[in-house]
Amino acid sequence: MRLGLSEETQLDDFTKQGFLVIKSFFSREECESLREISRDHESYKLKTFLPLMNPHKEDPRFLTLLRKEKLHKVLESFVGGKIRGLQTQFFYCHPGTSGFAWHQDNFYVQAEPANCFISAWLALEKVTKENGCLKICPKSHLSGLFPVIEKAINFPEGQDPNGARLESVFNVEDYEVIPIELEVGDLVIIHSQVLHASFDNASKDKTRNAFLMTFVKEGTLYRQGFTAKREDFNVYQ
Ligand SMILES: O=C(O)CCC(=O)C(=O)O
Repeated sequence: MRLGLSEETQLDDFTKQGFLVIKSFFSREECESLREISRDHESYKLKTFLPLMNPHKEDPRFLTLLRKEKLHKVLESFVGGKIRGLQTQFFYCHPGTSGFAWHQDNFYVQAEPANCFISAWLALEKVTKENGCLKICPKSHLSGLFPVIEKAINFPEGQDPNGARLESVFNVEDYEVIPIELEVGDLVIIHSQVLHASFDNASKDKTRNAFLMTFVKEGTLYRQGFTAKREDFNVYQ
């Protein structure tokens, strides 16, 4: 596939840093529409505000953005071929929600090769350190996979328990840590082996709605997972 100049720069940045922020990738309307859909779900109605795991399986409206050609173009260029959807996750992240511990997505997914598994994290609201933005260690995707320990947290507030509890063991001083503060519609593309985490939502009154979409290159082998039950799916229709 031939890439335009700015696309080549994006790919180069992603390859070197292990992540890339693309400003205003989706419109405010597209983001608002996902937030509206999320309000039809139990987590919202019952006010647990727990993240929705793979909401596309019961509500295909969550597939709308995964089917956008502009997203395919970027991801295809990063993985070097056609893609398949793998997982989705909707985060309500109400005030008080615990952040994710440091982790590398591919520790769990075990995609082979690692650069054929990629995530796209979409800010549906303004995200800052205060309301729980992501933080990333650039270039850490070049360090291989780190072991993981289980932290003694029983019931993380409003969060996927594994996300808050399972933590990569590495020396954070060896890396730069960048908070990824974003506006509505900004998209972060995340390499499967880059170390990342999120801040707690320490704000009093700001939610941090976000939508995570993960993809594999067609033909990639990965771990389905006993609880995650990963199943790749077509995004081209
Ligand atoms: O949105 C978050 O708080 C973290 C999500 C994340 O890092 C992940 O699902 O891999």
